[in-house]
Amino acid sequence: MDSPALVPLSFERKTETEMRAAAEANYAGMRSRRSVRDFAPDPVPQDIIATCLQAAGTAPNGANLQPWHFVAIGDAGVKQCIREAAEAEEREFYAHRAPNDWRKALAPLGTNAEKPFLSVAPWLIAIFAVNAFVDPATGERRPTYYPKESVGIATGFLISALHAAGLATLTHTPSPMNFLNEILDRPTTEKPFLLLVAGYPAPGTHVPNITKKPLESIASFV
Ligand code: IYR
Repeated sequence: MDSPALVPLSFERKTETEMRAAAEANYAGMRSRRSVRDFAPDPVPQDIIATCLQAAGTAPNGANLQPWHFVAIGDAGVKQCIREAAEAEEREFYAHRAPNDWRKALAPLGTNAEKPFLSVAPWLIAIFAVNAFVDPATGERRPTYYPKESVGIATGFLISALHAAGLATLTHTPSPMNFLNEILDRPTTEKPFLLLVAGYPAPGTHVPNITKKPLESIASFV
C-alpha cells in the first residue's frame, strides 16, 4: 500500500484565557438553542441552508466515506406530501403504537399527531444514512462504515450550524420514515435518519419550560 498523501495541519494554539472565553461563548450560544414547533412561513435563502449543509459535511466519519445524503426541501408540494405521510404515521403512533411509558415521557412536550410545521416552515432537510454505495472506479457495491454514528455527528454539526446562522430547528422523527425514500426518490441503500425542520420561529412562540441536566449528572472526571 502506498503511504497516504499528507498535508500540514492548520492549527493555532489559543492561550488558556482565549480557550476559556471561546468555550464559554460557544456554550452560551449552544444553550440558547431550543427546539421549536411553531414556525413562521417567512422564506430563508437557499444559499444559507447550503452553507450549513457544507458545515455538516465536514463532520468526522467512517473511513471518510461521508455516508450521508441531505435533501433540502423548499418546494411547497413536496413539503405537503411529507406532512401528510408523516401525520398518517403519527396518528398511528399516538393512537396505537406509543407504549404508555413513552406517552408519559412526551406529555411535558405537548406533542400530538398534527405536524403543521412540516408544511409551514420554509425548509425541511431529510437526512439519510448511506449504508452502501457503488464505487465509481470499479462499479462494485461497497459498504460504508459507522453510517449511523457518522450521520448522527453530521446532524449535530448541521443543527449547530443552522442555530449559529440564526435559524430555529426541530428534529422530527416520524416512525417509520420509509415514506421519505419514496417521496424523495432515494435508493434503498439510504436509510432515513431524521427530518430536520428549519426556519424562523412564529412570532410569540413559547417553548416548554424544561431544563438541561447539570454537569455533575451528565459527566464525570476521573
Ligand atoms: N415522533 C413523534 C413522537 C415524539 C417522540 C419523541 I422521543 C420526541 O422527543 C417528540 C415526539 C412526534 O413527532 O410527535
